[in-house]
Amino acid sequence: MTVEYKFPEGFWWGTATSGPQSEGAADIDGRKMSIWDYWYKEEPERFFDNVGPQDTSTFYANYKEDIKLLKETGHNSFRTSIQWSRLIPDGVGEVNQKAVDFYNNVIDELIVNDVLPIMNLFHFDMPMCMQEKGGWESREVVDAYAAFAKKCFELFGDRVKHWMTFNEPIVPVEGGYLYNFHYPKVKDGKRAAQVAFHTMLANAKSIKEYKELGQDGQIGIVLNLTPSYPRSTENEADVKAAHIADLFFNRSFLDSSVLGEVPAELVELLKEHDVLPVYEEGDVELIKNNTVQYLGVNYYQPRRIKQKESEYTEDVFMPDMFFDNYEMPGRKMNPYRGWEIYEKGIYDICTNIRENYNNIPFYISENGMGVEGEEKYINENGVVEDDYRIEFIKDHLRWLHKGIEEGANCTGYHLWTFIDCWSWTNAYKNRYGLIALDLETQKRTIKKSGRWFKEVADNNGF
Ligand code: BGP
Repeated sequence: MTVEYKFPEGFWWGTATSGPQSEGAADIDGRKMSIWDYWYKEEPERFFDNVGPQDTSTFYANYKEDIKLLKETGHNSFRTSIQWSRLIPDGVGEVNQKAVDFYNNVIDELIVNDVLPIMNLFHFDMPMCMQEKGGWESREVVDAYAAFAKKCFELFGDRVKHWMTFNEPIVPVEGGYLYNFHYPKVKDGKRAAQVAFHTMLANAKSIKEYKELGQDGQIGIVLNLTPSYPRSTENEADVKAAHIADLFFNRSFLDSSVLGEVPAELVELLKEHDVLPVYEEGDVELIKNNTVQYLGVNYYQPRRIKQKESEYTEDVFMPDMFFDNYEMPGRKMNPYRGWEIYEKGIYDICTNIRENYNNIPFYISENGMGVEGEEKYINENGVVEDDYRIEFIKDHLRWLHKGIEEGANCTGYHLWTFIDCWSWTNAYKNRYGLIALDLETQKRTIKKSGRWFKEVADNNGF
């Protein structure tokens, strides 16, 4: 392979997954229910093909073999998450030794194979017993999370040097408290603001715990950034609407976790509409003093915005009071997921972080393409020929490379995902992996993109 796009030395090549989406074994060895297990029990029809989270991809049983496949597909780094509901099944108190053994084994096996472990502490998976206490609306849960985080640092921090407090913290706010795609399916802007604020607090508290332990690693957060583009840059109302969408969906967590404060404009806006979250003395200071040391950036799609043109019919506060989504004519779509593909977005993120967030080190912690019906691309040797995925990755890497050349402090690229995994309500509808999973037999087969990815990693570019 001739290398036209060379990446910085030591660049992380790898993939991301999460505990609940890959481990399976949901109800054995002491694990208790998360909101996903509970919701599936209540409403299985909300999940594609009625497939629930109980047996997801069997990494719990197969981790050793799977980690060999990480090597075969060129990984030098890998992110997964520790399930709170596995490690501390009652949310607080007793630690489940079987879970400790499992995560120890996974971490050790990664290290033996020269794959850097990046461990995340929360990937949408609120333990059900904690949800019953109010989930992120409750301060008791914030403290329980901080204690869980501390326990993880104590148990695994001798070997894990890269931690993430949360994956995409805005998503449970959107899904669970605004738009009905996560449990508890509430639609209430005020409660959503409280949930967001408490998540910021939980992030800061766990960072504080980490710093107090004095371990020699780094702690960060994974944010899904969706650059907001106005329909027209010449129309002031469009520009303003896109700015407000950016405040809600990007800057809420980006500013609070990197700069230590929620944008004043956002606070004003919430105040004006009487939906400011309840906070206590010391909270603002705590967030100010416990910012992240690095960032994971998940990038899938941009957000296109126009001024509010449709009538606002909700009887509660919603961000959508201030803007409408805009379907740009001619946009490139991933039809299976319904997300726009806009490669340059990744470069715009590089520029934004460089110019407005002190050029904090970050890596692309997720990017990827979910495709339905990949069986139709299987060749005579049983391999999925996913050239579209290779093109998708290349197109994004070119823009990322340009961002790095211009000074962005980007340290790696992780694809979503390693082995095809279960997705929240979409179950196994769309496949994202470098490795195909046969749901019947659980057989893993490296796709064409997996072989290609190894070459890219070996050459540190393409
Ligand atoms: C991100 C999540 C992942 C993963 C991915 C793909 O938002 O962090 O957990 O699921 O998106 O999206 P989906 O599974 O909804 O297709």
